Amino acid sequence: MKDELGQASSPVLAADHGAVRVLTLNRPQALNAFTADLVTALLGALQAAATDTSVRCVVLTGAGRGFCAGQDLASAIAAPGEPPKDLQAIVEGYRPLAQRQRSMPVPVIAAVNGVAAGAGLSLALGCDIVLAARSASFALAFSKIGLVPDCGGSWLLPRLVGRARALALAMTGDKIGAEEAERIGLIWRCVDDAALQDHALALASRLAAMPTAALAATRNAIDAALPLDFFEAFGNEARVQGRLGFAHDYQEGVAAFLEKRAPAFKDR
Ligand code: T3D
Repeated sequence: MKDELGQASSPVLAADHGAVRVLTLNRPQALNAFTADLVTALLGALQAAATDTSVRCVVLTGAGRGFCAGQDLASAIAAPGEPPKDLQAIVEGYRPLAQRQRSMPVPVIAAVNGVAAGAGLSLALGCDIVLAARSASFALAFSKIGLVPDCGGSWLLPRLVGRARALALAMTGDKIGAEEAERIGLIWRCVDDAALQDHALALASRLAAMPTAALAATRNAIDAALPLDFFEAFGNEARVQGRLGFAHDYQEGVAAFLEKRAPAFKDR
């Protein structure tokens, strides 16, 4: 099987829809659980999207009935009689992926089509906007196998839902449904299952027509502001705004507004 970019069947499929690149995790038999190959392929696919200037938004989704079940536990556990694997090394292996994801020059949308668990949940929550199918579910899962939330989960969770909910979700490891995830602010929105991919593409196409460089700078400014006090954040905003003020898209945005026409943004 080949995807629309002509790649042979691989752990990650890529397909372009105009300026939107859809990346599909492709190990449906294991709910798209992460193997080293899948992590490497996803990192490569994100890197390719980051350097391809025709791509102005990325959608991450999963093949089959899962989004991503986290670390592939079959490849994490040592064979009987062998010493345990170094989990620190496994988890650190995710760092380049998380760094690439959170510094993408374009917005990244998660279209969570099914269960997102463990590191798969961290991957989804690390996206800029998280949409989910109404039947999708979210599980921290780590505590059930004697681990702590990783791949950025311990940082993301309390910032999204607050300490009380973060601790309850992390300690119980229980699954919650997409409607509950939306209600508590873990994700942006859930939609009917059949509408998820169309909804994600429509949102991605909308973002792709917007000032891409400013959208990426918006993510960076909001992330940077989290540990800052108000006036430190104020200073950071002024620095970024100072740079964007000399860019094409700002000139174009203002001109289009004044001329009552649609803007044509191109910065990235
Ligand atoms: O290496 C390290 O451990 C350190 C790194 C840690 C990062 C992490 O991500 S730790 C967390 C790892 N993930 C989990 O603990 C989740 C394990 N999976 C589950 O709890 C459940 O599968 C789900 C809640 C995600 C979904 O449940 P359900 O009932 O919808 O599906 P299922 O029947 O359990 O799974 C379907 C198949 O996928 C099944 O295979 P089979 O029996 O049909 O051949 C199952 O074994 C497989 N699968 C699901 N999750 C994983 C997996 N295979 C390997 N690794 C998985 N994580």
